[in-house]
Amino acid sequence: MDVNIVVMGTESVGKSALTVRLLTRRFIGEYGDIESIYSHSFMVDGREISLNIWDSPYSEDSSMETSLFEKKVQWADGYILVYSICDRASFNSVSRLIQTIKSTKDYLNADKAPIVIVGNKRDLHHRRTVLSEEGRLLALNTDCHFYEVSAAENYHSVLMVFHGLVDRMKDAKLTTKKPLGFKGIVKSMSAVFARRRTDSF
Ligand SMILES: Nc1nc2c(ncn2[C@@H]2O[C@H](COP(=O)(O)OP(=O)(O)OP(=O)(O)O)[C@@H](O)[C@H]2O)c(=O)[nH]1
Ligand SMILES: [Mg+2]
Repeated sequence: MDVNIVVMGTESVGKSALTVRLLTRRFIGEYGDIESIYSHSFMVDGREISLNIWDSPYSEDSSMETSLFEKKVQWADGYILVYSICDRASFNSVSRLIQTIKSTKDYLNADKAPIVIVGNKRDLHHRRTVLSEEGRLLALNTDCHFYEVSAAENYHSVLMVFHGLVDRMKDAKLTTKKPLGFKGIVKSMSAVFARRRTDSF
């Protein structure tokens, strides 16, 4: 199985730290502005899973309104949405990301959308501004998985994030909407016209 994963979230939440932790098992502290798609594989239930992981620095160019953002969303089969438990604004942006991904990808079964929410920097609990319960509740309300981790302190929990996503993707792969055939297009056009007619009354 070959899958594309994109790591998203606002500035300095630890997207690169999580990615590099998975790839090298190490935390190196500073990551700079690297934009890269990394390859990584591991075995799950005797099958090799090859991951392509797209990590990019947050910038206005990767904010939700741009075509680069749309390209990333389309490219990916699975999403790791990262916030920092010390940064409320980063947490708020995760729920907007979820809505945008779900509406862009148009999943048949949105409750199986291959999205994992990650609250990072768990080691900085003295500076926490987002409670674990808030993360858990967001995941519950949006049908995503949730993990709280520390890329700085723990390799295993980071590994669980990626494994958890791959597990979820196995289900979701079967439920992405197929492109509309001719009949489908006619059907949706008539739905649009029907709506227009009722709107005008
Ligand atoms: N204490 C602590 N610091 C972390 C953790 N993860 C990342 N950091 C630090 O947070 C800063 C930002 O980490 P990055 O991985 O570069 O964040 P990013 O999301 O890739 O940021 P951009 O690429 O600029 O969007 C760095 O100084 C990291 O050392 C963590 O789990 N705990
Ligand atoms: Mg980065």
